[in-house]
Amino acid sequence: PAQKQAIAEAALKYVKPEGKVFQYGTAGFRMKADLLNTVVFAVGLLAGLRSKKLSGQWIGVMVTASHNPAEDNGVKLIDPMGEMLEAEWETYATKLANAPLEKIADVYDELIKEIDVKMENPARVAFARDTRASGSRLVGVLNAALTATEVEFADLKFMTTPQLHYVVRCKNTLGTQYEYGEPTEQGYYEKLAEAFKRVMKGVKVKGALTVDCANGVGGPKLRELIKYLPSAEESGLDIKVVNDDVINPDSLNFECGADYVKTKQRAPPSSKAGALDRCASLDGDADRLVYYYVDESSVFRLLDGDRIATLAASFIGDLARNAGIAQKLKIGVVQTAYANGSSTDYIEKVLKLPVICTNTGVKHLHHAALRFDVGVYFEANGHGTVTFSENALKVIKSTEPQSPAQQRSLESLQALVDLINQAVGDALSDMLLVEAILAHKGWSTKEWLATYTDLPSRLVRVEVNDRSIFKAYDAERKLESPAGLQIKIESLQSRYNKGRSFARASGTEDAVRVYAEAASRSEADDLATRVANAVR
Ligand code: 16G
Ligand code: ZN
Repeated sequence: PAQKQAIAEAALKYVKPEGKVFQYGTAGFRMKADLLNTVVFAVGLLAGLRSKKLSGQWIGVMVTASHNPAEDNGVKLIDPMGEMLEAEWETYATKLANAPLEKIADVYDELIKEIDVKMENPARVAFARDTRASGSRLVGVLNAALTATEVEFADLKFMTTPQLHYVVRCKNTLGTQYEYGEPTEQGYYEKLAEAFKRVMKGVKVKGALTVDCANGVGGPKLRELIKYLPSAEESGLDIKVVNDDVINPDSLNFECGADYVKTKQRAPPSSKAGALDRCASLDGDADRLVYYYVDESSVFRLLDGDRIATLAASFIGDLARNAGIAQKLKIGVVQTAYANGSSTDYIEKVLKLPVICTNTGVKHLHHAALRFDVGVYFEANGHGTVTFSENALKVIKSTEPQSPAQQRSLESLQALVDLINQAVGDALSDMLLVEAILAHKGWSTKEWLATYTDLPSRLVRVEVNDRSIFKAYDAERKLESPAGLQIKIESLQSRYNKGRSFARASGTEDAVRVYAEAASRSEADDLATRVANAVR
């Protein structure tokens, strides 16, 4: 009762935006920052319950809106192993966020009964935020909710989203056989840098890498990471940090960053990179990474998540073979419908690895990746990572090398396990992975791009009256409703050489997205236009 009172009193400080319905979506809650106070308050309450339900394990709360414009913000929960919040709890979050403020303490009580939370359990929550100006206010709200419910908390200040995922996983595995690392930002840098050094044994990176940090939290964090990495003379890794202005709040994600580069298919206008210079872009919270360069004929060349997935899968596949453990490891790749058809072909036919296609959204890919011993998953937009099963870790650790070459491969695999952030896609970790693989293969971005040729593709955003009628199945590659639309799409795509198209309701915007690819640019554009018209 005292706690109920405390919640009710704390809640009264905020005003719930009228007529707004909140939904915990693929990226948590995300909207204009002004509207978020009561949502963050609700998330704070729920984080405490989630921790109690899991016997006091640490739960993470990240305040970020990733690649969205500076005036937006968002909040999402992180489960104990650094994974996305369990799906069932998304509905609890939605319920609590939509409760009228004067009833929020009652809804909280109802949830305790519904979820069967043992309130005598301890509760622990770790939170962090990106560099948005609204972040400090929202963290204040979070603090109020955690204080009202007497939750133990750790305010980790500014962090990239993957850093918080890492710390949460570390905190919950500390002292167990699954210990993941030191649960601090410094521990994160030390772990990555140490693993990078081991992976780089005997090889050197060629040529500088320019990293566009989207003017977000990734900028200062990358500068920090660099302090721990071997010097450019030692490893060849020479990182030039650009777009790392976190002082001017409006510059965040503005004409730069991974989302800009991927959707506009061009380098940030501010880029001073010359022909063939290797470039990379992070997004606003540093969980996405894309590479690119401009070739000798000034053509922009993008190396997106599909490319990173194929690069990683090919490297890990080679290492497993060279280490003599390929038969013992089930290696696979997880993609979404947005993966370029050529990448899927390359993985299946050249790398001879199985591919699973899942719904859009990291949690779906991550979940599917766990079905493999080594699961490589990436969305085309640059979010992804590699997961290693317990069996994989055991095989990698316990195999007795029969030759120096086998030993080197086993050591490299061991180092990759530590270099890769297995909790979640992590742009900084992925960047070190790509640099290390290119160094091992002796490849420039040009050779990387030459592994296969992307089919020209087009993405169209279609405004519709009601996107909820667009119901997809088969990993969002087909529509079961509205009736008849799927047949139309199939008949359209069959008219184009290598034509493939699908439409799905966006999970983050009020729109339907149409994707089309075909053998030529004009065919892909044409197919996309026709399918978009069929959707309208
Ligand atoms: C969210 C997802 C991202 C996905 C995107 C699709 C997470 C952490 N983020 O940002 O993975 O690609 O939504 O957006 O899962 P859409 O549904 O609007 O196309
Ligand atoms: Zn992001």
